[in-house]
Amino acid sequence: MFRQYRACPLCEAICGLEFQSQDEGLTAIRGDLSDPFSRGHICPKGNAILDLEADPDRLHTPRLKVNGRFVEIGWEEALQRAGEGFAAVQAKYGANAVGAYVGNPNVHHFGHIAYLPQWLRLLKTRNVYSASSVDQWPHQLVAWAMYGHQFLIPIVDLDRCDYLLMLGANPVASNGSLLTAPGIAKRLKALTQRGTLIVVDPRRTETAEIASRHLPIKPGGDAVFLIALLDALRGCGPARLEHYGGRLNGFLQSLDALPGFAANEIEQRTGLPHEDIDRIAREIYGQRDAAVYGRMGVSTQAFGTLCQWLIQLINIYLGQLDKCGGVLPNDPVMPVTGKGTSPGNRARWHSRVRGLPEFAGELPVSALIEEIETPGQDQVRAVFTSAGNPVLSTPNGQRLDSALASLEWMVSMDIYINETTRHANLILPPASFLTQYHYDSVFNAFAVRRIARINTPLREQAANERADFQIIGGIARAYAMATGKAFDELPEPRKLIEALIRRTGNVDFDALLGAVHGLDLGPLEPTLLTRLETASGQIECWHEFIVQDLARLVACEVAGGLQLIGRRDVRSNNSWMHNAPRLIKGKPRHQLQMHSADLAALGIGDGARVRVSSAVGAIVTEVIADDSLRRGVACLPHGFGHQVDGIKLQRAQVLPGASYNDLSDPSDLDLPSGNAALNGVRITVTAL
Ligand SMILES: Nc1nc2c(c(=O)[nH]1)N[C@H]1C(S)=C(S)[C@@H](COP(=O)(O)OP(=O)(O)OC[C@H]3O[C@@H](n4cnc5c(=O)[nH]c(N)nc54)[C@H](O)[C@@H]3O)O[C@H]1N2
Ligand SMILES: Nc1nc2c(c(=O)[nH]1)N[C@H]1C(S)=C(S)[C@@H](COP(=O)(O)OP(=O)(O)OC[C@H]3O[C@@H](n4cnc5c(=O)[nH]c(N)nc54)[C@H](O)[C@@H]3O)O[C@H]1N2
Ligand code: SF4
Ligand SMILES: [Mo]
Repeated sequence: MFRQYRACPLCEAICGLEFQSQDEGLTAIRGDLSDPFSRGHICPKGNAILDLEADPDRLHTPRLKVNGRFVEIGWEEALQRAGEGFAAVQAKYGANAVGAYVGNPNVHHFGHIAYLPQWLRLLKTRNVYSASSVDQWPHQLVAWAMYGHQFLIPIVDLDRCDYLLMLGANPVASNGSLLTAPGIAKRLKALTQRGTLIVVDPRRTETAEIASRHLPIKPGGDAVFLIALLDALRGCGPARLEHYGGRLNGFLQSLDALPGFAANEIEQRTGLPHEDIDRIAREIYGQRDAAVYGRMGVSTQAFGTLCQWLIQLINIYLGQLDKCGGVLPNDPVMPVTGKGTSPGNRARWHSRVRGLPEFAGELPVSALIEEIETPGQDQVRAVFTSAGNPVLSTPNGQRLDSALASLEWMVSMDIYINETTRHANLILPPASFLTQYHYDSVFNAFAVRRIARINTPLREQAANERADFQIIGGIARAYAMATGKAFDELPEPRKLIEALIRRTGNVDFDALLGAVHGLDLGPLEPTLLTRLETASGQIECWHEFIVQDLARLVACEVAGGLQLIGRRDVRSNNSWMHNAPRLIKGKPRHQLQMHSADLAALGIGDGARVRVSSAVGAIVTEVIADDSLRRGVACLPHGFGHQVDGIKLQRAQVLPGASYNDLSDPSDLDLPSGNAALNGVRITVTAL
């Protein structure tokens, strides 16, 4: 038996794993006890890499659709056709007729994330979309606006703060997000032992269970909650601004712009007693090391940008921004900010049909359906997807499904024939990550310590396989040939990683390469004030486009009826790991949850089959009573709904469960960013 070590690419925790092999191949996976950061942590998904590697449905060679059926073809022909197909569509209809959608796993593979931008720039289309606009756009937008770079995102100093106010995140199930901290449940338990963890969530989640206190907020009530908290803080004492040495613009002006809400209105909108908010204000103001953190639940809702902005203002008020024990951006070995990176920008162009502003070179994916469906100049007629499943992961997936079926050309770089890729003319599956060099350029930048690791291949790529970066390079080369555009191929990952790291001088490259368990370079240090990339060199708090949204908040009607929110389970990974036997065994996890009193009021029995409908669609599923929810809130995981024709996922296909995103509405947006408001969907539930 021999052992090799690599980081897990399945979530942001990037745990170090030990891969045990015999002559016949991989036999077991364990948490790597010698990883200085993850210290042996592993979750069920890490083990399920064994299933992914052995999955008979996984593709290894290209598939071309001929007369509605996929047939295997060779790599040369496939890459040639892919590039030429996009060139042909652009020759006929113009550059913007090609759209691209980049999904979540791209950030987990250096061969995707480092090579895609060059290919997308070559396409020169305005129709670039990604999973970021159903996820963390508000974070990036606020970081760009306030600190001058979309990735200057302050990270909670998790192991050193003594008071954490957490909104809309469930790291015990998700393992943390924009908060890379392997074994996060342990870290949170340690925090509750030395201090206080408050969880604000409509559901008493797994994280709320281990928290010091849980506040069951109404979905979408967070912006008002945060405004009330800021107001209460002003009553506690002055803002601790001396910490910022005068590098703060528009802070008091921003505070003065906040609307006042009467106590009864705050209670009505948040569903929380005003005293709870006052108590948190007093407690957090009195703490030396404290932080406010908000994730998915407060980003993918109608006021995501306001929430993220208010969270920054609170951390600033408390003097906790860019301070050990508070929140501070990581300064990773491979920089994601500074020279040669893209800081972000906004509204340089707008989507054709709805006029939604661009952010960081992309349009909100909620606009994709209409850009494909609406005839006219610049209509999207071809799509490239890379590691994405927007049919299950973006609003009104069912309608997107039909829109994709109408395209003239579609190429998917993906390892499965699934709900999205079944529409492709060509599927190009990359070789296993275990055969590739990898550096976590993204998640090291969001980690709660300064860490670095070069992941080396555990085995060789087979002769009939192609790596992600080779596929992207191959399409780009064929496209450049067909269009006469210039294309200089980037060096392979091993060389590119070396070049990017040696250039910075941040760490001895050879020592890093030799550190098979990764390097821990210590805790976070304050660097934000010296890294600001705003034009003024100051923290810029006041932004017209954000402040304007306060009027929308004030005018917003208090939601009545049932509201739908999402959930994650430790055994899930968005929409794509339901073919792994290790993960789908045991109890079903797809059901709609509702409070037993809400079920009783509707006369629906626990376990009944129900029809759930929203403004855009309807699904049928089973409902189960769950009193961890606040009343008026129903909860459904996303990523289910695999019973469709033409996919090849033998185990997922027979799983019950419908898609959340057949209910979510592309017109429900966080307006400043264009991020999808996936949570808080108004629904009605009826027994079948
Ligand atoms: N209702 C609702 N919707 C949501 C969310 C929610 O909470 N609620 N969450 C949102 C969030 S946070 C995200 S990030 C998005 C995710 O949205 P997507 O990224 O669109 O969806 P995934 O389910 O992550 O799909 C990943 C795809 O990558 C493929 N894949 C896996 N590994 C590889 C690989 O190594 N290489 C390649 N080329 N392909 C690979 C899989 O087969 C699958 O097709 O979903 C969003 N949608
Ligand atoms: N096991 C597992 N782990 C994952 C993933 C997975 O699919 N499965 N996906 C990965 C990805 S891509 C991401 S982005 C991260 C996300 O990681 P997290 O940000 O931790 O996301 P969730 O677990 O969806 O937690 C969001 C919480 O917000 C709550 N919520 C919903 N609406 C509101 C609201 O209006 N206000 C408040 N305060 N709360 C609300 C929900 O009840 C839920 O508990 O997880 C990653 N890790
Ligand atoms: S928590 Fe699980 S999925 Fe996430 S990196 Fe660790 S082993 Fe992988
Ligand atoms: Mo995500």
